[in-house]
Amino acid sequence: MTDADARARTVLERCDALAQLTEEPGRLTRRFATPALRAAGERVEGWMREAGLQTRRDAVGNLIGRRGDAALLLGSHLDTVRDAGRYDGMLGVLVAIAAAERAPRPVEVVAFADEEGTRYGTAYLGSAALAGRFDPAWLERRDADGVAMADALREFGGDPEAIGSARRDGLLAYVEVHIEQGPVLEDRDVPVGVVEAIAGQTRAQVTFAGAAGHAGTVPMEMRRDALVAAAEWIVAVEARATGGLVATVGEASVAPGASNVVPGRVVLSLDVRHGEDAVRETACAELRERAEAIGAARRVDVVWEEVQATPTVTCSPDLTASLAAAVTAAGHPLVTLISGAGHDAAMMAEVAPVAMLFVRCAGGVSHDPAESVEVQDVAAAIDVLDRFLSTVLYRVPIRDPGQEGRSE
Ligand code: HGY
Ligand code: MN
Ligand code: MN
Repeated sequence: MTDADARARTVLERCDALAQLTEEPGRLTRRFATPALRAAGERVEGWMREAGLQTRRDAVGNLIGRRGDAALLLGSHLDTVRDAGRYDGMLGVLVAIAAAERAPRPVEVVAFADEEGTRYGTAYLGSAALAGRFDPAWLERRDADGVAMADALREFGGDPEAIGSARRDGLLAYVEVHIEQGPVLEDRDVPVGVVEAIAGQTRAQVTFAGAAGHAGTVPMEMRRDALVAAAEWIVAVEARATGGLVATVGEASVAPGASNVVPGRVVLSLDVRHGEDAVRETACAELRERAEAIGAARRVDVVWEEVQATPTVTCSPDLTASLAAAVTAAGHPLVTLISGAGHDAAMMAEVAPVAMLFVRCAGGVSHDPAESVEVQDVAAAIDVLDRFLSTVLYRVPIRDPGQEGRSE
């Protein structure tokens, strides 16, 4: 067993341990600013300290570990979707800690407090704070239980009034390891791949407001059924998703929600993605028009709220070339790809050059408990990251010579 194999085994054991820290017994759900996220952060903080990192939390709840005056940041996220897999986010954080422990010069590791947006609908809360892109209006958003983000963050130990202090300038690079969440690496039979760009995404909330009524007495021609209008639009969303564009309605709430009541109000989520921003924006405009046309025909009011739009991001050619060289030096064929999934690197690109290394995952399955990786592929990622750091870090000027990192 190689050194990287042993470290990969530890990373997977730790993913298993974190998978037990959930809000929902029997499945993995760990949302922003919840006790489950705090428990996961405490475990990760212990592993950071074992790796020789000094730890702290910033105002939005991100966990940060650093050794010396680091200008290169590694990381990923600790929050999850509902009924999640155990590697989306967590693998990147734990591989980063494994690499930071051996890095020839100081690096910093961040475990972001929210990337998925599961609790408040807005993705990248953690990295948006570091990138100076946190919108204070998000603090007023309420979760399904009516808890405002600001209150949840305060309860979590964060400081909603000080989120501006989390901004990080002067970073020379942000590098993220993440499972691919797609089938390309498995199809090409390679353990790792280098990301060239991350597709942009638009998230919206679409409300259909009609009239509730008695299911037995309101004649069909007199109904303003919000759910039928929403259903017609959902089919139109699917029909519009062509030419590489993907569009998803993942959440639906129906009110009042009784079998013998005509639905009066439906709230849907919308997630639209494409590698070209203009294509995504045009599709969103057309889908909004279509919702309003369906609403008008059915005498149902439609309210469209764009929750968040993030542009397509190109990874740093310089960093990506160094990552590609490390993949080749490690003896693997080089596969480059575009990420359809969003990542914190997309937000961090606002303040630093970014690069991403993908790890093969079985069947490309993600956002599902069946998510899985092979230990040898994780070992390959650790080996590549070690090689990458040993070249790139020597290009990073040490601002404090006394902080020279440990030698190998
Ligand atoms: O939704 C995404 O693309 C990512 O998994 N947050
Ligand atoms: Mn995810
Ligand atoms: Mn992720």
